[in-house]
Amino acid sequence: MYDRVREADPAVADALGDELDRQRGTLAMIASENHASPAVLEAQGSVLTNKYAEGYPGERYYAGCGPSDEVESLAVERAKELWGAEHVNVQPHSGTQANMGVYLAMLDPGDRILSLDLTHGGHLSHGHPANFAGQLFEVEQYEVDPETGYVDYEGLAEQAEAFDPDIVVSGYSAYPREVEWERVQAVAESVDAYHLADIAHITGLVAAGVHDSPVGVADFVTGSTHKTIRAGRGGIIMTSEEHADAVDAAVFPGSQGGPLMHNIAGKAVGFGEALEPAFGEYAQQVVDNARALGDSLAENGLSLVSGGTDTHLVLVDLRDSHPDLSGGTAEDALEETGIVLNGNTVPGETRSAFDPSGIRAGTAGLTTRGMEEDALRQVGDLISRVVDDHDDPEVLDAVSEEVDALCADYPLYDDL
Ligand code: DSN
Repeated sequence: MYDRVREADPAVADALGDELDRQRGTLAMIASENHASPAVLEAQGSVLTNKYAEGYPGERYYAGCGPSDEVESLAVERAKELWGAEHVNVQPHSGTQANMGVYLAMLDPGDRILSLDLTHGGHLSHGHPANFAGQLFEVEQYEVDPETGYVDYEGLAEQAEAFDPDIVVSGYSAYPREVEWERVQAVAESVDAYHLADIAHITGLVAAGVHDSPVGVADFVTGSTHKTIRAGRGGIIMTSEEHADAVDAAVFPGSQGGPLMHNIAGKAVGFGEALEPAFGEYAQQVVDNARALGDSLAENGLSLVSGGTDTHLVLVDLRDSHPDLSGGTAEDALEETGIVLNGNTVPGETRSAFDPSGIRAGTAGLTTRGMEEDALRQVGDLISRVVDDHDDPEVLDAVSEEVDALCADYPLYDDL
């Protein structure tokens, strides 16, 4: 693999080889990651990386865009079929760019965003002060109920009435429960605001019908295309015909230049794969696996935010069971054993974003490797052992051996 890169640039080839080995030999449990198919990888690494195609299919600013038109149209048509949207823009370079496209289409600087707090499961691009969204707009944030860990929809309604937002953002990055889109929509309508549902994490679950869909409910649905949907890397915006022109203009020329046509090719290929019946089984297995993982962690004495999961991820609050252990320290110890996840803030965070009180774990990648509930229960036991004895080298070695065996039993990218 990477023979041509090796000939041209051994240092980069070494790093690429290391990354392939790392993915094969560790358990990818960062909830936003997955393993794209070799076909998606090949499309992303294709000659379309060379092409400039500003504009949209049939209306480009440069010559030579025939194949680009074909690829982008395929991506759009497949996305429409997957999610049932009237209008789709597949050009955003990322989920954050997709959110930027919607904000720029519908808001003026200084307008008001009401979104979930980052430490409660929200996302930077929903209005964090360190992000453009927090700098250009006036932002107020809602929270999850401290008792249940579920979105406090009643509190959201009261907050919306008092704040009078221009847009209400739903859809989250570290929220294990099904989002009740209609309830957020009712709140948005009650204050005459738009509703943006960011399904970045759950695009695949929504496409497969394993999670309720906000398409046709919210005014705008954004997402990224490489998480649970497992397509090429990037973002996507879905909306109605009514807002199509505004959204398209906000993406190009509003906030981006040339679309990354190689990534759009990867999106088209991945969306095609997701239209196959096997993808529905995959998405259901992702959720079944997350539930098995959560059960195992809970049986081992760990506290799950909201008590469980309906999605691809679990969020562990370490403060009850391991008050002296931070999520960052747990992340480091787990990585030593080959279990790769991230320390994560939890609702009511008492540490910091750099060294938070929780860990977040997703099952999309392990499910792509073919793992089912028994394997995920085993992984839950392994995580618990590391968390309990994170500074005991013998425990870390023993867990590491079991991780190696799991990686061997569920091989990845054999044909690369
Ligand atoms: N960084 C992604 C996540 O981990 O949730 C979202 O952008």
